[in-house]
Amino acid sequence: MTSTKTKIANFEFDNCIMNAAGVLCYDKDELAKILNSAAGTFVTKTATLEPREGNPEPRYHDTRLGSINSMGLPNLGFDYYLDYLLELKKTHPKRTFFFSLVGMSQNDTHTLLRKVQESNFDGITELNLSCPNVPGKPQIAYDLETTEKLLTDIFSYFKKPLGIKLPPYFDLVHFDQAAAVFNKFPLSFVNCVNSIGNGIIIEDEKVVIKPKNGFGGIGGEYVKPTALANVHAFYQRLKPSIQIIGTGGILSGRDAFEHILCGASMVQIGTTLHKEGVSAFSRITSELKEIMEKKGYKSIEEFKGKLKYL
Ligand code: RRO
Repeated sequence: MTSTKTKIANFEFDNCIMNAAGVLCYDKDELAKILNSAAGTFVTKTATLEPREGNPEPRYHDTRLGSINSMGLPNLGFDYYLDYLLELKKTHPKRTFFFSLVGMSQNDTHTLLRKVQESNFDGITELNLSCPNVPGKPQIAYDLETTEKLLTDIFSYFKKPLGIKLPPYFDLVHFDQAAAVFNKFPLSFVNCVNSIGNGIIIEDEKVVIKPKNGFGGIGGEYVKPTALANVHAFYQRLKPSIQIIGTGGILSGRDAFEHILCGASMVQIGTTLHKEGVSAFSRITSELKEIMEKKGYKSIEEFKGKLKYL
């Protein structure tokens, strides 16, 4: 039997495919669709301390090769998602879910993580260090000094499984520097990559989204080579206890296979899920299984990280 099951932070998942934060995870109705799909688990929309409306519309646009967004962190607030996750524990006691968070300030981030620490939440927390779309707020993980200080403070009190969502890096020296920082901490995983920040897409001489005069995060087919490079660069550099989640440009089972070959233990679907809906999970899973069967792989461990070089 060919299996796509996986483990993150010692929790087992029947399938290594799930949503990327931001897509189909804004409220209980959307999350229930993923819950009842072929996905192995879900991650909730990145939550802030207070609910946020986000940026003015139009703020998301699909193109033939992907998407651009400047949502601006619209979410229903920390309590909404925590309450839902605790509720789910009663109906799905054996399943593990991901809770995505970030504060609008470092203080807020500590408030959120202390609340998680003190709560009965026993899943996995993903700290989003890479939102590209809040005007005036740079992506935290592009500032490694701030990131190191933040993680130092966090791990003084946070003892539950924690991973970080990263922006793409584009220079081998930056991979070295970022990995040296991440290796200092008991992170469960890094998730590579968030959207490529601040692109522009033009149709009829006009930008296609309203916020920031059209600048927004790019996802989909455009980003796969960058995503694969980030997954593999961190797989090569991080200590084995820090797993990799691969996100970016997964349209097919072959794309998921490539992310795992680069070192991903779990893969997340963003733009394709937005375009296709939850049937993307079953389609990509069967395409991945078909590739594994043809190659004689029964589990993802048999090819994870085993990218060949010339
Ligand atoms: O809400 C957003 O604008 C957003 C976030 Br928080 C993120 O992490 N990545 C993205 O592409 N959009």
